[in-house]
Amino acid sequence: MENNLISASNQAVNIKDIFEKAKPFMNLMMQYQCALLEIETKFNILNHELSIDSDENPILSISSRLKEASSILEKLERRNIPFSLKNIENHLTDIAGIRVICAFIDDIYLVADRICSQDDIKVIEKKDYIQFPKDNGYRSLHLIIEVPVYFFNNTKHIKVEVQFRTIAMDSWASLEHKIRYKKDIGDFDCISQDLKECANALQNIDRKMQDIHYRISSQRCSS
Ligand code: 0O2
Repeated sequence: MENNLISASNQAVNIKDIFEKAKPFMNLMMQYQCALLEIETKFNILNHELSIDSDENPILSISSRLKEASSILEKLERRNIPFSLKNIENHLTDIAGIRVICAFIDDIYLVADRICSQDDIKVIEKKDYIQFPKDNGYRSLHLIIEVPVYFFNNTKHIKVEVQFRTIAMDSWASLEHKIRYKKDIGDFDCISQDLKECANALQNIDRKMQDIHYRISSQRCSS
């Protein structure tokens, strides 16, 4: 009985110890979470403001996620970077991620331009996989932006990865993501080829939808 009590209190000490050691990491994740809040608010404000002119919301949905600890470790290991908070901040740009789904391709560029031109936003990187799709058919506009976040004792400039997609781009990427890490599936090449064809078809649909939207909008303006 006494032994059990000693081992229970040892376990409690160990768990407390683990929490103490994890605190700096949890603090860093909290800061990334706050950066997500800042950027999400900016997109929500933009969406309200832009809807005044056109009576339509350019942004259909916004979702955000923090990278899981296991994925952070895996990414550092893959790049031969030792685990440290400094290395996470200096080398990983997608700890905080936001996905913005827009109705039309033009809306993506409009919203992206507006966010990049805000005074407190610094654009670190831009990858335009809409104009230049990846070989597998992946399309999306990626930005790495830095936003100041005001804490009690300091202000930190925190990086956030933003992915802009249309619904078509997003549904394709979600499906492709499912087979991305499953190279062992039997008809992998055939599925990749089919996915490529879907990507091309969806690209045409996005362009046609954009064109129809433009025609409707210009008729509304001239009437
Ligand atoms: P997850 O699980 O979605 O987070 P990076 O390693 O991110 O710094 P990379 O790959 O050059 O370097 O960056 P890029 O091209 O901007 O891609 C980053 C993210 O875009 C990926 O994150 C995916 O979310 C998405 N992405 C890029 N290419 C593809 C693709 O071909 N298919 C799909 N479905 N998504 C893609 P992660 O960390 O790879 O994955």
